[in-house]
Amino acid sequence: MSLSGKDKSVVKAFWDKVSPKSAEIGAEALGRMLTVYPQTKTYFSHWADVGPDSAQVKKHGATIMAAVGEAVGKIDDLVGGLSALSELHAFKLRVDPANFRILAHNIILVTAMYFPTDFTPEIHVSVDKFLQNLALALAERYR
Ligand code: HNI
Repeated sequence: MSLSGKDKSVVKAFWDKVSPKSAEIGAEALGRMLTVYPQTKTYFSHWADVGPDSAQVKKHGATIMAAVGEAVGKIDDLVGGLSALSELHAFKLRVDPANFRILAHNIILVTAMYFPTDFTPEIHVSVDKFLQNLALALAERYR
């Protein structure tokens, strides 16, 4: 399911709109992932608090969304652009790559919550494809 030229331009335009809210969206998405899919909490057991008001969740949510924003800039080569991050998750953090799709789901959900009017079905399709490709690229170095 590769991204068409149109998908890429739709994602870039939508991300221009989303990026000012990036830190907030990341925090909400990461917080929801940890609440709704509690199995994902195991990777963050070294944090003092993974609850909804956790400062660590807020900070790391911003970090993750900044990386997603950088990935939009590397949309023509997600596998190459994300290879260092994939390697980190595979060999150092040892995150089960199934969790990338779970976080992707939470990110798309929260972008829709924050931008309900902009989030047309057309944008939904392209953003979903982008996040699925990002999750695949992050899983690449596990092979
Ligand atoms: Ni992830 C650290 C980006 C999904 C668990 N993660 C990072 C960092 C970035 C990042 C950036 C910081 C790297 C560094 O310090 O150099 N992570 C992303 C992105 C996604 C993602 C873009 C998918 C959209 N990470 C996940 C998922 C999990 C996960 C799904 C587990 C369920 N990540 C971690 C953990 C760390 C981490 C754990 C280290 C956090 C810490 O501070 O100890």
